Amino acid sequence: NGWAVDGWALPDEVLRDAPTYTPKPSELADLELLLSDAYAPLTGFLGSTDLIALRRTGRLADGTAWPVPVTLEVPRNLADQLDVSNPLRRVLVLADLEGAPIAALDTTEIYPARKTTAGVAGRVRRLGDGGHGAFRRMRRTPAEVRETLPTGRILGVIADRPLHRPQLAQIARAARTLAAHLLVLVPVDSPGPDGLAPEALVRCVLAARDRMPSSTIVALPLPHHDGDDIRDAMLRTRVAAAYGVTHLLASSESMLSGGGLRVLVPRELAYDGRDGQWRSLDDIPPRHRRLPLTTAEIEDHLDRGTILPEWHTPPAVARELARARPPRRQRGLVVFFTGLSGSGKSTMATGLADALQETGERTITLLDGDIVRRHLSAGLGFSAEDRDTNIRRIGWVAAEIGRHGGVAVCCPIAPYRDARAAARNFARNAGAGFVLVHVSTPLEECERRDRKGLYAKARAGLIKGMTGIDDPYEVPLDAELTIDTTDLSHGEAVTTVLRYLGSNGWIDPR
Ligand code: PPS
Repeated sequence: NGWAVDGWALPDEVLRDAPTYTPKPSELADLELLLSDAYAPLTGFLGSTDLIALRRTGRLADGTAWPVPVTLEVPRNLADQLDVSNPLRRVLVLADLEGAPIAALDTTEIYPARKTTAGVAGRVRRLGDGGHGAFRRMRRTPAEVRETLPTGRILGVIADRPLHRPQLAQIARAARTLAAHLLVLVPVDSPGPDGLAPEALVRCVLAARDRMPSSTIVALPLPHHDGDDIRDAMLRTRVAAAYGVTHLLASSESMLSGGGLRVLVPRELAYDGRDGQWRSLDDIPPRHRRLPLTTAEIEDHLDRGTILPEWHTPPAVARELARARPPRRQRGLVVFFTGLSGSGKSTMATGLADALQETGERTITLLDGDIVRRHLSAGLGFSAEDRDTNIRRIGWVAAEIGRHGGVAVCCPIAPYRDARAAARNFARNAGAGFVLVHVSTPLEECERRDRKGLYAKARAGLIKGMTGIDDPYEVPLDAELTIDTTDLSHGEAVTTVLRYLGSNGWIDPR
């Protein structure tokens, strides 16, 4: 059969019998770029020979310059089901987060990765119709886009943040100087640096469209590879080149020219109060000069619900942004109490929930540790793994409540940092606020209270793995608020939290 030569006449039974795996989000982003040919000349996930060459020389084994390892890791036991020597048994079906098949991997190598995972390498081929999702029609392949671009120079912009007037002015200047057509690439694989959901970012960019020279706007994933910003910037340059960009407006210092493409570092612009134009900083006398708002200033406007000033942001963009990030008082919120058993977190959480219910500002859901364990986490115990699962479930549900504008009040022990960080991340990705309250009442006091008699049992060796006794509590380093209830009344403790939420704009000040 045609298998060995071009490798891609997949018999139905092979696909049916092949194991299926959903890669993690950054790998899925890599996969999409491989499938769309944005990573050309790469056609699949890299194997060990290329990875070694890449680490040593910054080039693949055949000498092609390539910035980042594009790899796929799967659980060992899954890799064990593949047989690279048998073309009919080496296919791995790759599925999206919903489990729908999107690609077939023709595995040509399995190499050791981490303790429980293996790296799998080989060509990928698209299965199905390319999937669904918001703004899918904007996810076009380089070939499709290049076909529609005019001849001549193409100015590329990677819009990982909404475009305000300073950026729009830089773009307009560069496009005019180069007499170039504009190609805007909007990364949509994960929330951008401003924490905006991908769809919200696309809406913000589209809202600026009538302020741009004639343009083509494309949505695409641009994955991050293990904190290597410089290499990621190089990869972005390559992807831009694949889409036909000849001149790329740098969005970070670390962007370098390469792959037949020039990177332009734009001049710093300021608003000239004399005539309302944006021009080079140095051409404006200081007293007429207004610098672009910083990210923190923009966030502050959004948090408070004040409209972004028109000199800085086109009203249509300001409206989209305000919709995507409503003022804190209306935004979803997760208040996450963590602390030892008996520290007072349940009491505080209940008191907080009651107080918020009374004001009727937003809908409130109390995810109390014990209640959660009866329903959402029924059947879980107190092993490290079960506690992790418990906290992730709570974090996920809380984030969904926040996504819909409600307040979730959670109060599990949540003894591990990683799980708490995951909960914070869920909330962030859902566009909700997250306030971690560490109820830091010391163990001696919790043990003295011993409402449930658990500490006594643990000391007597009747129960194992009690947090604080023979199971660790990792003290948070990122708590927004730390409260020791040893000498506080119930009312005082709740008031402390309410004051914090009020003075930070999450609820009406009190
Ligand atoms: S965790 O670690 O966040 O998943 O724990 P959580 O869901 O909050 O459950 C804590 C409550 O379970 C009771 N309990 C234990 N706690 C800690 N360690 C052990 N081994 C244990 N076994 C049972 C305990 O009553 C906790 O309730 P609170 O309200 O915190 O006192």
